[in-house]
Amino acid sequence: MATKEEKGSMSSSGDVRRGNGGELHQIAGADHSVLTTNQGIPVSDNQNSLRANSKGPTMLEDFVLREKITHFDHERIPERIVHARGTAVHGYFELIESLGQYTTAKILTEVGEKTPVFTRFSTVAGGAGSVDTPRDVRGFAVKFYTKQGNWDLVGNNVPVFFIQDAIKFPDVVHSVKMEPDRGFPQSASAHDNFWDFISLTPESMHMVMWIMSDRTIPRSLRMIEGFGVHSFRLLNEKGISTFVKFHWRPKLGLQSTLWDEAVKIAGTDPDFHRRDMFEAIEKGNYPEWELAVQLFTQEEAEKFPIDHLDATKLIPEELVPLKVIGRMVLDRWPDNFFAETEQVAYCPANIVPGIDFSNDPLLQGRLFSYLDTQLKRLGSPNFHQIPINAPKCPFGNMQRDGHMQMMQPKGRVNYEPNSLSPDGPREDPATGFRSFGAHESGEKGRIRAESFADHYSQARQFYRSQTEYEQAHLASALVFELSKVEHLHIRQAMVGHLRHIEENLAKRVADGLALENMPHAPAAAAVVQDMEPSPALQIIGKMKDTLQGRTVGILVADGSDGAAIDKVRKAAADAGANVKIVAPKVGGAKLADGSHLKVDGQLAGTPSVMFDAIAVIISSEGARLLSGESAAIDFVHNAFVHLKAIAVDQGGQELLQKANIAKDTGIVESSDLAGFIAAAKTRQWAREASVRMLA
Ligand code: HDD
Repeated sequence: MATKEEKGSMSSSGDVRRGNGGELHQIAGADHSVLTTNQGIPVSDNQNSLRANSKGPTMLEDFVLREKITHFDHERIPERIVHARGTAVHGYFELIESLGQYTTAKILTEVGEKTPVFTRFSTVAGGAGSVDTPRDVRGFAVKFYTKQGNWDLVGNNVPVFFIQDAIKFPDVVHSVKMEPDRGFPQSASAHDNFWDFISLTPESMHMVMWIMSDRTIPRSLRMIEGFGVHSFRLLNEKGISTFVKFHWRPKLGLQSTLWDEAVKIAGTDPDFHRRDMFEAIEKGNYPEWELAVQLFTQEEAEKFPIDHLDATKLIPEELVPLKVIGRMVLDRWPDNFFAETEQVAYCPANIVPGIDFSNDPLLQGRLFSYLDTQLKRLGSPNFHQIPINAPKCPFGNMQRDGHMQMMQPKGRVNYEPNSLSPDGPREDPATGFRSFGAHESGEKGRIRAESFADHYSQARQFYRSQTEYEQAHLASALVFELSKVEHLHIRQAMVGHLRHIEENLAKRVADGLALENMPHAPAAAAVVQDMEPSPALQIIGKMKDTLQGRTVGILVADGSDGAAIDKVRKAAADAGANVKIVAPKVGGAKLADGSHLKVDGQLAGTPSVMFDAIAVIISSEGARLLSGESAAIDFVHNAFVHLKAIAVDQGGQELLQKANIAKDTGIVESSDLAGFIAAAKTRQWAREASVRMLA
């Protein structure tokens, strides 16, 4: 069995790794002084290939060239079929409260223990090179390298899913990805195929409410929740089972963009979320989440108004409160994107003793799919040996050989039981993984439980739980998406479903689509219930009044007042914001007192969508100059229509007038520092009705 030292992990310089057999492998790293081929042969010339003469053909014998080009040609592996675009960070999980009463899993019982994690956030539909801010669910996958092996909690930032049974997964994914004949749209659900499938899949309606809410256009990956979605089981020493749902709650609170903002960010900075995370980690602003659980017994579950084994349903926090048991801090950016973020292989079937699966049919299908996809993507059953996937605890068994085998086990014994290797690995009934001894009976068949039949009640509950602003965004998102659908009958079918959810929502969307008649609602398989609204389902209710983790942009120009800039900068920084100065030229600005101000960005490349609040501190001369620059007009106009706080000096005020921006709450004099900071901590929701015709 490999010890921790023997197994080892790659050093940050990436140069040496100790294999399972104890031998050393050299791994090419940048810190070798001599450039070599992969065979270790020193290279004399990396600029010119071997040629017959100065103008002659290239020689086939040039192994340096051939090896280099061949390796390059093979550098890519298949991207993930879903969740291809992702950003991952190392960190740790620390248990705060023991669940020892419910489970034997050490990670959930050893208070104060810090377990290393690798967490990958992703969009679902787009390819690996797609933008960060489409309207899409965000994946939230955590690999815990526990003392008892790897535990993967592979969740999303939405607590429910589109479908109830894994057999429909290929269809829902095919429908949302680019249409197969034309190859577009990339990373967008706003097209016929998706809404055709959805309109024929009533079980998706609850998820539709979530994906049309602002949850799917987050401001930052540091400001999203995460959900394990399914019920899992915890098993204690006596084998008694308690159901559990896992929730991640961001310390920075929830925050989303507005749709118009997300669209503009996509053009300005396709890597907006990845860069935001990178910069936060670089600055030492480590994002943190609470891990909370909902615990309930089989008997309690039987009294719920929904079936907790149905992944299109959630258990409202008001019904089963959340219990915070730990925290996750992400504090180290990977050394190498491909080696870690691309090659990490999450799998819901990676589970540790003391945790077990439930009978959720979506989860059951997932237990097969992930290992299968990893074999295709990483190309070998030995992908668990890739350092990012390898457990950090001792591990060993009699599995051998295969493509890219990196371990060199010693000795003649490769089977178990055996008498020839008494020190070799053995099963351990006392500590090994055990499944819950569930009693199963009944008739085999392709059956959907009757308790899965209610597709609209929780969709209604979600819509009714939102603030009026969020309801308007949700209705407008539906209008936007369905307006991209060419087939009228699909638009009509969707509005028909909305009638079961909330007649008023259906009316708003029908008006927004200018439908001539209100479509009929399809037959519903179960009576739609009026469930108590749950404020925990809002985003606005979960926003934090804070500038922590947010960014303030200050627009300056030649002639700006340096003292005024400093005051705003200091006030914003003191409130926890990251402050960036923007000027027409990246080389800086010449201030009124003749001094030179260094800046962080050029105006044309750093629009206000990059910021949560802005200040415009320019002299009247600067205002005159900038009023002829559309990037400056857009800077203030977009900040205004994106409901952001704006601080202005006299010149800034003049620029607002050129942009036709009237006085409004949230627009304050730059000398009113307290007023600006208070306004900057939130969005000016009341402004929205004056800038946008929402459905
Ligand atoms: Fe999945 C990737 C989350 C249902 C099959 N899934 C994947 C990732 C996340 C999720 C976060 C990316 C992991 C990473 O960062 O590498 N998936 C979910 C959630 C689901 C869900 C929360 C429902 C509750 N998935 C689901 C079903 C199936 C799959 C029902 C198939 C039956 N998912 C996959 C996959 C992927 C994947 C094809 C693609 C890449 C990978 O696994 O590693 O196997």
